[in-house]
Amino acid sequence: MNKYRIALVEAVSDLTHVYSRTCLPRVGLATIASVLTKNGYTCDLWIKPMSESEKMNLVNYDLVGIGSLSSTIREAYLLGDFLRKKNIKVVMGGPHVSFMPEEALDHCDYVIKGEGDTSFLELVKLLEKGETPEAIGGISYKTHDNTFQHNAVQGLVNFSEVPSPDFTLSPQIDKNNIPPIVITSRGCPHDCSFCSVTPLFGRKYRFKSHAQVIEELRPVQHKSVCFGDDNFCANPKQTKSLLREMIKQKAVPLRWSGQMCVSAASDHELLELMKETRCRIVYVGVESVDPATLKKYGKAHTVDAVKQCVDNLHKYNIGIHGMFVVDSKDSPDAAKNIVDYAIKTDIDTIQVFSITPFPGTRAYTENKDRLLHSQWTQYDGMHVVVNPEKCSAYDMQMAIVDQMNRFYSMKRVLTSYRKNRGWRVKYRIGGHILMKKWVKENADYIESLKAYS
Ligand code: B12
Ligand code: SF4
Repeated sequence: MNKYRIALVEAVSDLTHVYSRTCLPRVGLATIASVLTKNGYTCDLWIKPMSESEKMNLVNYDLVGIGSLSSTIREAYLLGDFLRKKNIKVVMGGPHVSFMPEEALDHCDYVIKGEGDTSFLELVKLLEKGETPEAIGGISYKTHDNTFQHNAVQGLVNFSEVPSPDFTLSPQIDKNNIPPIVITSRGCPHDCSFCSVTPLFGRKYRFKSHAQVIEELRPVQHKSVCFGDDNFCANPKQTKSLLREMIKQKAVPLRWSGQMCVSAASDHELLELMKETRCRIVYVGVESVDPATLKKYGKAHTVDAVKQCVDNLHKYNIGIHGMFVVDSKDSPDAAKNIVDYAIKTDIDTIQVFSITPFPGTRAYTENKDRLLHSQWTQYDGMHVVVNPEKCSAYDMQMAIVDQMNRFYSMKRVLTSYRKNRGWRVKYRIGGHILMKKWVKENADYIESLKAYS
């Protein structure tokens, strides 16, 4: 019997958001593609926008798997509808459909909830034999009588046995120019209320071996590498050991960035190793400068620790991108307080998001009754999608836009040069342009918020 031919497609949206200029993919589909090819399947991967003819060609596969976020789910559903009309079996997975399987099953045949690394392979094997997937953990589908069958997720995968993502399986990627994203761990020991990571991957912090990480670094070592871990330094001992190994094996990239939490920046030995391995900037979930909001979000740090974090990072010539979230309980002053704080402490770049209740998170349960709509395209952090308690949605949106514009004003761009962090002038110009573009593109959305009192 010939084995199934499989296509894996990441749904892509062309809307402007903080990371529009970053062309980094998520690694989930490339990892599943790697598992499938190691098991003898032909698998092609699509991680960038597809041309119409490429889309038409998908009908030549036996099975198409589609990955998405909440903000790209519309594109995923449109593709699923198109393929199902052509009698192609469609499987969906990722952080949105894992928690909205019934919504997704209107547009696909199967949803794989949580980690798909091994369950997708299990499903493919059963479908090939013409069997139904009752016994597969983490799968949802409609039975013959059109009722939903939801199988519970059965534990976490053994991350150290998961193969490395293989981006070379994508015809859209030049084999000598693969995306410089490397993920060394999975899960996060924290449990912030607005984050999908722990509902999806659990709180157990799991690692790849140093050898596997170094093997993944080799082909992208000459580039600016992004460590796409949710929390690259959640276990500082492990991170330090990895960074030492990178130095020992001469696997230090041109420069790197990654996400870390505030508390890790108090470890000077870690910061020294980060500097030595050419860390340029870290993305830090500061979230708020109001102790009550920090507590509500479940953050482990205090406001005082943030100042120390910024100073320590700068002492080692490492930049900081501060990630902030204004809550539905906050007044519009919260956005101003955040930007005042960011300016005072000299944070290099920032994003001020509005609380975005992603399905599966505590924030979703808490704000369910205050959602303005469920147009998922707008669930990207930039759009106000929750009715705030102390002001109108429009006022909140405008407060955030005004404060982002203040932070990225041309005057501040022109005075942003710092010795050893000269790059930040360019980053802030990027922020300035992005805000102008975003406001223009979203004029109708902003106007529509006036309808909610
Ligand atoms: C690195 C990263 C980025 C990078 C690059 C990747 C990218 N383009 O998204 C950048 C900085 C660009 C980014 C931007 C954004 N991100 Co981001 N990002 C991540 C992060 C930290 C890692 C992504 C990753 O590779 N994960 C590891 C792989 C293995 O996971 P995975 O791809 O989801 O795949 C696994 C499963 O989901 C499942 N699966 C996934 N797809 C499929 C498909 C099929 C068919 C099957 C069977 C299974 C399956 O199986 C995979 C293997 O186990 C995740 C958090 C996380 N841990 O996932 C957030 C995350 C994906 N981002 C998130 C968000 C919201 C965004 C932004 C909208 C805004 C923001 N918060 O900054 C933008 C928009 C990006 C866009 N439109 O492309 C949310 C998504 C929540 C949601 N419900 O939509 C996440 C989950 C973080 C969070 N706060 O909860 N992001
Ligand atoms: S520390 Fe970061 S990755 Fe971990 S739960 Fe909080 S927001 Fe998510």
